[in-house]
Amino acid sequence: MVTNRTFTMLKPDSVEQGYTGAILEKINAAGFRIVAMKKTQMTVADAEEFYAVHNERPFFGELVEFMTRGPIVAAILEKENAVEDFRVLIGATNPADAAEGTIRKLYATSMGENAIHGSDSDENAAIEGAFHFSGREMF
Ligand code: FUP
Repeated sequence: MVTNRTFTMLKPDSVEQGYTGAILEKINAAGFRIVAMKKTQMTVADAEEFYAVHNERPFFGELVEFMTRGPIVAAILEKENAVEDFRVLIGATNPADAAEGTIRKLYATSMGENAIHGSDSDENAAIEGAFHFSGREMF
């Protein structure tokens, strides 16, 4: 079986509302193995770097403010077809458009506060995982 990896963050809205356990259970039930995981809090500099691709967008300031306002849970996940399958599990960026049963449909409140991140490519999964974890933490 070919397995690959994706990267996720349970965002501050999820952690502060106590959804961490329920969301991790859904991730587990969908067949992902947790390769690395930690609860942490991003600094403004961290969030600006992580979301640099969006730095010209009008929502960038709010995004950085939101992502730094409290703890997140960051994790590297492994599964066959990890990136694509995880994007299906979390649902559309805007929870109003997210399919029934997806994590964002269940736990997100708005486009800005959308509960969870999932990498959009294998390349970004590797970059984002390395942003939060060192080599010896990923096993
Ligand atoms: P996604 O890949 O689904 O996480 O979405 P994007 O990479 O397009 O956006 C990253 C984050 O920016 C989203 F999770 C929320 C925020 N965002 C907004 O607040 N407004 C927008 O119009 C688009 C994205």
